[in-house]
Amino acid sequence: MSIVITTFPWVPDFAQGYVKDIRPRWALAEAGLPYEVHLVHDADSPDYRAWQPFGQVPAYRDEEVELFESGAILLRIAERSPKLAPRDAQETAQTRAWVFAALNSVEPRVDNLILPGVFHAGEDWLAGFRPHAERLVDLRLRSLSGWLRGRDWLTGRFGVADIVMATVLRGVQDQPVLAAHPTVAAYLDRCLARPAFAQALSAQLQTFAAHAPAA
Ligand SMILES: N[C@@H](CCC(=O)N[C@@H](CS)C(=O)NCC(=O)O)C(=O)O
Repeated sequence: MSIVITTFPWVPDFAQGYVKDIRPRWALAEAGLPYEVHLVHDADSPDYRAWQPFGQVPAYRDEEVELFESGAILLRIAERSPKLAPRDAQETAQTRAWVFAALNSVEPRVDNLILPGVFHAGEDWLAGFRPHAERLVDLRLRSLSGWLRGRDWLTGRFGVADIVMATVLRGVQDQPVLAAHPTVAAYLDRCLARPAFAQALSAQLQTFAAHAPAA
């Protein structure tokens, strides 16, 4: 059995290109590993909940293991790819640390800034909330900028930690808070310029285009 990842058949336009199966798609494209896509038509089905307890995407399976959570999936893909695998114990430890940092220290703040504007557009409280949310992102980007100074990638070479971090930072790609941190903005540009990112993006968009509801 080859590698299988899950995604939804279709999502609304604003989410297309950002659904988190872009992470394993990108890592697998970097690794040159073929994969199949399993479309989740019923995220509440017992079978899918046994694979992804929260009914989310992506989930992942290969001939040996089945798991969920995009960060864990990327660490698994890295183990299977000489191109993505960390080269020594320190790089392994730092890769794990940066995957957690992206998901735990940075992503919640980015989501906190962006998602209210998507799901609560026009509501009165937004204008007062936004500066606070922006400040919290700014503090994280400042720290990230400090780490990236003199480095191309989060660890010694491009790896899955960069894929997770870049997909998190895409959330603020067009925001002034990112422009205020040119080192981080340049890092994001460097990540997104990789051909494997373009492949992953195009693959995700093709899936949604193929299952678009009839107008
Ligand atoms: N922590 C999870 C989050 C996955 C996630 O948020 N997936 C979204 C799509 S991008 C989803 O399935 N949303 C539907 C839901 O949460 O019910 C991961 O990184 O894999």
